[in-house]
This record gives sequence, C-alpha cells and structure tokens, in this order.
Amino acid sequence: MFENLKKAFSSFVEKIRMTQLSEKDIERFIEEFKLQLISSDVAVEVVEKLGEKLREELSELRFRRFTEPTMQVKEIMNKLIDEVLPPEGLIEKVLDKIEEKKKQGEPFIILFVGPNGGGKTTTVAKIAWFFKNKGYSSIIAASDTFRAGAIEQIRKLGEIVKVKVVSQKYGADPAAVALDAVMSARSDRIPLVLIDTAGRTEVDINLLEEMKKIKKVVKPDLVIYVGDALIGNLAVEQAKKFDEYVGIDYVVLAKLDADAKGGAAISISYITGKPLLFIGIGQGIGDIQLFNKKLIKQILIPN
Ligand SMILES: Nc1nc2c(ncn2[C@@H]2O[C@H](COP(=O)(O)OP(=O)(O)OP(=O)(O)O)[C@@H](O)[C@H]2O)c(=O)[nH]1
Ligand SMILES: [Mg+2]
Repeated sequence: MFENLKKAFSSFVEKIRMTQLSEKDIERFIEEFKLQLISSDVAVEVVEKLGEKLREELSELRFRRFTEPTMQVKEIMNKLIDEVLPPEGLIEKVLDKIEEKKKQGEPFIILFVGPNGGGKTTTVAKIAWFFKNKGYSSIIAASDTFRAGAIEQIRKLGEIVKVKVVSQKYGADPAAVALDAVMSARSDRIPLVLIDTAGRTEVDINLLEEMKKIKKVVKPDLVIYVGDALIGNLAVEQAKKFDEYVGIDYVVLAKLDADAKGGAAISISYITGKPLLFIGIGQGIGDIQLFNKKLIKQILIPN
C-alpha cells in the first residue's frame, strides 16, 4: 500500500536534506519528485499543484536558511499533504448527521454507486460493520437486482455482519427494494439504511439515468461513490463523471492493499471536490480504514 509514493517522498527528503543546494539542484529534485508522483498515478493537476507549493516553500526556506534541514523538510512535506487532502473530522460530521436523523425518528440513508466490480457490495458490508462498532445498526437494501449472484452475495455478507438484508427478486425495481428497506428500518427503528446497487460504467448513460431515478425516489442523505484504486487515474475521472450525472458526496477507494502506487487516493478528493472517506484494504469485513491526512502523513513522511 502506497509503496511507490512512499519511495517518492523519502527519496526527495533524502536529496533535499543535503546541505549546499544550488537553485539548479532544487529545480532538478522537484522535477524528479514530480515524475515519481506521476508514475505513482497522482493526477497531473495535483502534481503541478504540489510542485508549485514545493518550489514556493523551498525558496522561502533558502531565504530563511536551512538550519535544521530534517525538521524543515518534514514541515514542508506536511504542508504539501495539507494542500491536497481533505480536512480532518469527516466521519464525525457523518455521525452527527446520523444522530440528527435518529432524533427525528428517521433512518439515515446512504446510496452506494460505482463501476462494475469496483468493490461496492463488499464496502457496504464493511461499512455496516464499521457503524455497528460505533453503535449504529443498519439494514442493507439489495438493490442490485441485475447481476447474477448479487443478491446471494449481499445476503451472505449480511449474515457475516449480522445485519438484515431486504431483497426482492432479480429484475425487481431497485428503487422499490430500497424503499422497502427504508420502511423496514422505520418500523424496526434502525438508524441506517445502506443501499447496494448494480455496477455501471460512467459511459453508460442509460444506467446512469436509472441511478438518478433511484436517487430521486429514495432521496438518500448521502451518496457514496466506490471506486477501484487499482485503475489509478481512471478512478478519479470516473468519480468526476458519476458526480456530474448522479451527484456524489463522498468517495471510498477499494483495493488499496493491492495497489503499490496509491496516487488515486492522493488526487481524488482534490480533483473531484468530494472527500475520500474510507479506503478498502482487503477482502475481509474489517478491512476498511478511515482515510485522513494523519494516516497519510504517517505513511509518507519518513522519520
Ligand atoms: N484486495 C481487495 N479486494 C477487494 C476490496 N474490496 C473489494 N474487493 C474484492 O473485489 C471484488 C469485487 O468486489 P464487489 O464488492 O463484489 O464489487 P462490486 O462493485 O459490488 O461489483 P459489482 O456488483 O459486480 O458491480 C471481490 O472479489 C472483492 O472481494 C479491497 O479493499 N481489497
Ligand atoms: Mg456488487
């Protein structure tokens, strides 16, 4: 996870720590750093932004003089990460909203959208587990009534996390399944409804229209795009498209454990304006982690 980015950051820190840097050296190191970021799948726009910030910070540092290179370079790396990653406290905001709805006697509804095979269904179960551990039970709507095996898959996951799964037959209207789940949550006083949906590609306008319909009917409190970290920059582009057509609030990137590059996680919030809330780090129910700057700083900034 994040191996390539980690290498890019640590090799830059190593180089810049050396004393007596000429302006030319610095320029060269910045260019090398940018290239490494690009090859780690960080989006070009983000790489340019980081390069600019780095240049600005380093020239200021040269002016003030390099007295404690290690500390100063780490400080710069911290600033770089702050520049492109979302602010802290995202999950607290979501928990507050859930609590608010709970007080009104209404379930909080989260709709999950994303491409085929991106990791939606697994993520729905992981998130049910996450919230369960925070004291909020949920009901899952099996609104992927399209892909063969989808209903069985979510039912099985529901058994593992011990969460009720509301389903109908294959071919049923996904919005109707979701509404069933909402009704069930109301009568059982369950605070959360998590809606799994069929995967669709961002170029399939008909399926995106259907997604819009589900959203219109169900009126979710949040829409979460679940993308596949392994496809790198494409996941960023895809999230943008889903946002344009359907409207999303947050992003989850699955399969970070299998991705040595990690660049999509760095770019996606900045480019889409939709914060990355969780990352998937394995196939197990507990393999989900809250994404935040602190985590990334710990991983990327060398000791
Ligand atoms: N290594 C790893 N595998 C994951 C992760 N999340 C999901 N997967 C695997 O990716 C595959 C697809 O996951 P699903 O959750 O079925 O994806 P989906 O988006 O629901 O797929 P469709 O319903 O077909 O659109 C499964 O084999 C999952 O076990 C993750 O964080 N890490
Ligand atoms: Mg699925």
